[in-house]
Amino acid sequence: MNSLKEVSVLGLGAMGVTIARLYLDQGYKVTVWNRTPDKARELVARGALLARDAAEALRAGRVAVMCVYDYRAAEAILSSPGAAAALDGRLLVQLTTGSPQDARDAQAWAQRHGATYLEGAIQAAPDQMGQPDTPLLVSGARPVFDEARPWLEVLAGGIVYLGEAASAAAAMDLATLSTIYGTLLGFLHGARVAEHEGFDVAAYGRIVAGIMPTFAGFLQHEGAVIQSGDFAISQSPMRISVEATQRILQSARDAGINTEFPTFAAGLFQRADAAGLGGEELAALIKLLRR
Ligand code: FVH
Repeated sequence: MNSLKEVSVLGLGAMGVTIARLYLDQGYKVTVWNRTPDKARELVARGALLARDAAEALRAGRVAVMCVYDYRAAEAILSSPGAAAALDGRLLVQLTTGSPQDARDAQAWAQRHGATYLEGAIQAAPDQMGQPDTPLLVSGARPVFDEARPWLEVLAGGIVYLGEAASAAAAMDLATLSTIYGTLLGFLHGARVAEHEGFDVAAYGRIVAGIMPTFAGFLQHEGAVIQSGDFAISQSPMRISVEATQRILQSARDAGINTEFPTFAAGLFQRADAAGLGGEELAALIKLLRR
């Protein structure tokens, strides 16, 4: 078995087990390690090798993929006996979610120990992994990315390389998670409206799913507007949203349902209107956030 089809996987939680399975499916020689060894049982039955400790897992191959709960866990593992020394000359792909500062510190630490380092941010749930469109943000030195690409492509077809700074993948992950959580909060308020009106909430979810492609196109447009700095009205004048968010808030009050989300949203749009942004493109709201 040449080293091109070998991998070590450290961390066998919901995501880590999925990662190890994907490599086994592709015929890789897979060495696994997990704080709780029991979780390796099924993988060992499929031919994975269980390392006695993290150092042994790291020594087992050229490329190690780590995916554990957080950077504190990653640090606990990498500071275990022999682990740092085992990293020397190896490529560490860190898929644990962390902050941009965590990523900067981890890249510096890995380099101090002779390892090359790649930071990845998985933007999919375990059962969405291994698909041609599975999104994976990656950052780190370009030659390291080029070398790691075959291992990354086993996990995700939708790889976005964000440049040399290890922090880039973590930062972009935070930015996209902000969009996801903002959308989710709005979705949940909408579900309260649906419940109040006696709608089937699953049907509401399907309607929301139906508008997502159009919404995605709109977000792309608004991103380009912000990048261009030209907020002349092109798609959606701010004023419409000032009215709409006020209507959502008033309707929630009338219905006696929770008003926290619409209060937050309507408040932002009213401040934008008061700041004279009503006659500009919707994305001009970012001018408020820049203050
Ligand atoms: N699951 C998901 O949908 C998301 C999708 C996007 C990316 N995330 C990130 O992936 C990392 C791992 O997430 P996970 O879902 O696999 O997490 P768990 O199932 O909770 O498994 C956690 C693993 O971490 C190990 N662990 C925790 N603390 C320590 C520690 N102090 N020392 C060593 N290992 C530790 C834990 O070991 P054990 O409890 O089995 O012994 C699991 O292997 C995460 O960053 C997500 O943000 C997943």
